[in-house]
Amino acid sequence: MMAMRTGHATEGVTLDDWMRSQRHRLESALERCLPPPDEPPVRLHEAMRYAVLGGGKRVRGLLVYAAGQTGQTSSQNVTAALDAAACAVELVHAYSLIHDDLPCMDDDVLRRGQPTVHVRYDEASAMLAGDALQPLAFDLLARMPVAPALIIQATQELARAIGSRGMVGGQAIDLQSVGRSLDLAELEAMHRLKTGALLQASVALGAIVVGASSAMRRALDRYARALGLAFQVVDDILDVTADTATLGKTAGKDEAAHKPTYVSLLGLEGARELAQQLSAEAHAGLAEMGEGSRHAERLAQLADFVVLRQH
Ligand code: GRG
Repeated sequence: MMAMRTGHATEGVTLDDWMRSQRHRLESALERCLPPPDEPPVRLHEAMRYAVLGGGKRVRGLLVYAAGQTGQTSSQNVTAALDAAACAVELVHAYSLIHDDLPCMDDDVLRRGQPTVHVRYDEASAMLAGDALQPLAFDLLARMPVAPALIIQATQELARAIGSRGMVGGQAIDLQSVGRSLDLAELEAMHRLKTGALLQASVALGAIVVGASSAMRRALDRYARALGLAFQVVDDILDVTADTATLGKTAGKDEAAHKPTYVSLLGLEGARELAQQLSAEAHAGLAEMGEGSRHAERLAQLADFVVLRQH
């Protein structure tokens, strides 16, 4: 089935309604791709499901879907491939949160309003659940019903984003920087890897699946690079302005751990200003798409959502 797409990406559906329906779509796909809870080893599979299915804003998966709307065609295969890519980035994200919460890293007890995986299960199960989520993500990409060349591109994109030159590298820099003073450039370099790289890859994966042109990919990457950093700036702001119940994770941790943040370096107002500048940069990226930007309205709305979110 192949249908030409016409009109605007939002088609009169509000962002709230779209996010609700796409989260439902994503969560059904996640439910299907995870091993059933009664399949041995039961404790491991339960821990994986607990980590992945326990809520979250699903920003990364939503970015895959929204970037997928910039393609010129939609078909059942594209829909299935976007589901696989959206699940892949959410599985990787869940793994990173499990490992980040471990006692050897951030040592946190609360995530998404629930006990963290090592608290609910045990440290070894949490480690293994995170370890097992990563290959599951790549397995989903490998089985996407799209051309093999696109599968290779998507695999490389995700692998690059989450390895030692991406998310894991950013986490290593973060761990080394506790109690040290970082300047703004060092802080930015760390967050572009730790938080930005996976968000950037989420947009890229959506674009790859729908066969976006290199010009579109460049414009989308400018958008995603700005959005990825904006996400972290807002995360730093919320750490001081929101409470634990609203965040579903321990508030005020950055200051307590003497971690350098955008708020500690720029102050609250300075950080808010930077978030606005990055949002404007994200919109400028979309504007580079010219005529194609009418299919990028959801991405534009998601950039606003990231900056205005309260948790
Ligand atoms: C341990 C390999 C490894 C990597 C960890 C991403 C990361 C690197 C750590 C997460 C810790 C953290 C608070 C990062 C700052 C930004 C961020 C990723 C916040 C959590 O993401 P949200 O807000 O979470 O999208 P939800 O729960 O909504 O999915």
